[in-house]
Amino acid sequence: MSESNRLRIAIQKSGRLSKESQKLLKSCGVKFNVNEQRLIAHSDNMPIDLLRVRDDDIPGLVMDGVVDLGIIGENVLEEEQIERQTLDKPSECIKLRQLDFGACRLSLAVPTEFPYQDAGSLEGLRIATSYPNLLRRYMQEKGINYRDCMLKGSVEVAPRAGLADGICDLVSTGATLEANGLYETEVIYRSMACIIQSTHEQSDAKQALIDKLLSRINGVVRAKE
Ligand code: PRT
Ligand code: ZN
Repeated sequence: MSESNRLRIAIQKSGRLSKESQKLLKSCGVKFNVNEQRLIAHSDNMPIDLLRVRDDDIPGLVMDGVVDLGIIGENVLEEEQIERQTLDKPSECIKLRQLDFGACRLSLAVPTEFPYQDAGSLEGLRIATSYPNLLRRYMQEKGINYRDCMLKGSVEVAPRAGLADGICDLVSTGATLEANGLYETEVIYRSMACIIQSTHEQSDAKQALIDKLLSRINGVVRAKE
């Protein structure tokens, strides 16, 4: 990989975090134009390149030092960190700060007719999720055995399709659960977007730019509080 003097920041290409991530950087004075067809957007006024990728790829790109910073949901970061811990792989990144967008929660939900009392009601049952590591950690803490049903999408239709008894999925308004005849029973993780930095060695110039950007982000986020 070629070492660049420019700071590389990974943001979500398109999705729930992409507009807010761009807006945040623009309000910090980073000027750039995004071409929807292109992976990279170069800033005109600062030595910064934006890498526009799938959100799931961002923690790995930061931890492996391919990019210097990333903007990502804490849910995706935490899932990747547990995964790396399990595999005994280092997760070389630090969370610089939580941001003020991307709020959601990872919750357990079951069909409306399910006689749910507590998480123990799921003992031995199958749970569909895209977050197997966060789910496993929660269920282990509670001492509950369950069976996995790993789905990258359409998690909310799994019970009706007969694939699982319950789900563990992201919720914000709760409308998706309701539309699929499910109700939320436990919040297992609360998440916001956050900005993360690779702990791989940086040049002094890059670190100074990161410090400047972070201080501007602090200003922008505080001004809205
Ligand atoms: O293509 P790419 O892989 O980059 O995107 P993605 O489809 O994996 O992610 P995306 O854009 O859906 O979400 C990116 C991040 O936004 C998530 O990792 C969370 O940190 C955050 N976020 C905030 C949410 C939601 N709110 C959210 N409501 N991510 C997903 N949802 C989904 C949820 O999975 C469910 O399908 O929205 C539905 C529930 O919403 P409500 O309002 O009906 O409860
Ligand atoms: Zn994704």
